[in-house]
Amino acid sequence: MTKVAIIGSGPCGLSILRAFQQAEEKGHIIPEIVCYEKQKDWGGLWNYSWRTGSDQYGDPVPNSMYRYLWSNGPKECLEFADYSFDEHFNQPIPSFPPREVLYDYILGRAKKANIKKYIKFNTTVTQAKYNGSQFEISTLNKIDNTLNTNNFDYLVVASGHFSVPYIPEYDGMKSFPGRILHGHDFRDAEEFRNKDVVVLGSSYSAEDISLQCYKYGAKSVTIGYRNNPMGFKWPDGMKEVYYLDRLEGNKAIFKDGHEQNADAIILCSGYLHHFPYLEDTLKLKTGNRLYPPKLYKGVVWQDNHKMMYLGMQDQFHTFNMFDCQAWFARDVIMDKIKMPSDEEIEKNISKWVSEEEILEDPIQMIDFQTEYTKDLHASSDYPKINFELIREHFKNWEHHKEEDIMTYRNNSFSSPVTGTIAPIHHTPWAEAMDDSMDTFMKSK
Ligand code: NA7
Repeated sequence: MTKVAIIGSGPCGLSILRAFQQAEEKGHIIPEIVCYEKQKDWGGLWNYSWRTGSDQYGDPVPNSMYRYLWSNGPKECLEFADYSFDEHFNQPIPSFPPREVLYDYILGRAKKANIKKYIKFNTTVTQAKYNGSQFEISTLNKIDNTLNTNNFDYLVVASGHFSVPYIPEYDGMKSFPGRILHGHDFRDAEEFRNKDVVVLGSSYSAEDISLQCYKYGAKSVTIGYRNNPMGFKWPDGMKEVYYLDRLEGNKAIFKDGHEQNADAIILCSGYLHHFPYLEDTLKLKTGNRLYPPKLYKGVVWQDNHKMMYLGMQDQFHTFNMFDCQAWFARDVIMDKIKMPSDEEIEKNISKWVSEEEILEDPIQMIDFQTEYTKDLHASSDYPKINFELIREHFKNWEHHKEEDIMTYRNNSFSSPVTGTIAPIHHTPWAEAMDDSMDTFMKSK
């Protein structure tokens, strides 16, 4: 029987486990599947941990999420086509839930599909090699320290790319008297109450961690961008300045001449696609972009069609795009989708990569990733979902952010699966200090 190894049980790993389970439910014979997960539980990044640095076994902590993290995009844009929010919660809920609520939703589908049985927890993949016909996967059980090597016909890498921080260095860091941390280790904005905070970066982490610090009472928040500013209308007490030059004592000096006293520097400088367990010929080498090269349909490794990557793109679309990828990967593995010739594959990848390279703004990027997701969706039996509505939602969401970065999360969107219109949350995001599921679910 065909054997498939899946690495990681975050949203992408769970998507492909669900894809196989759905095929089985429909009467197909599915391959033998093993999913390796180095954490003790499933959900990947959504599985919050207070830990930073190393875990109790000495391994790097993969978690990057923090307390009070609320979805930064409408939940309707990430809804599963086969498991709606209405089905999970039995009542309509607002469009921007906190982490715990989305985590509950992700796990709801996984529990319903009964896929936990495929996952080997506390098991780190230490090496993956291709021997010409099979993948040799070596693992370490972190609890009892046992080493194992097993052979598989297919390998699905779903180990994520927002877990290993990219940490730049600036002059003066060694002697800076305050705290320097990467967003990966940020856990609680309360720590920065009454502090002068400098945040470096201009993407989602910089935006959200800055807003968190402001919301929970930082004295000032100064964001240093490197290339393009985010350009939102920041509230009083927040500002965006050009590129950090150096630190002198506790002073941050920027290349535009701006100077700012700082108690803490938070590096929101992104993450590395880091696969230390993969041999070089199997390793995806890319920055965070919408169409990493060498992946046919954004999924199948160009140099070895028995290897798939899930969720390696920079993302507007998330869970339902991962699902479309997972359903596609499943059908390649189950031989329902035939791979085209090497020339066709090369042509297809080049087309998407070159189209991505000329995108100029978020609206064009949304269109690009929507077209990609729709293209994948058309190739499998992933259930019906309205990607045109999702496209429109993303564009409105961008406009809401431009209008007011403090209020964009108070808007309501409609479901691309059920049509349900989300109620407005009882407390505007800027005033909602309690992010627990209990408080969120109360109607008042
Ligand atoms: P991203 O989206 O990969 O962004 C990384 C940011 O880091 C980006 O703005 C970069 O600026 C910036 N960067 C990189 N190096 C530096 C240096 N040396 N100095 C200043 N700024 C730097 O990562 P995020 O953590 O923001 O988001 C990850 C995911 O989390 C995201 O998809 C959301 O779903 C949540 P650049 O544009 O290159 O100048």
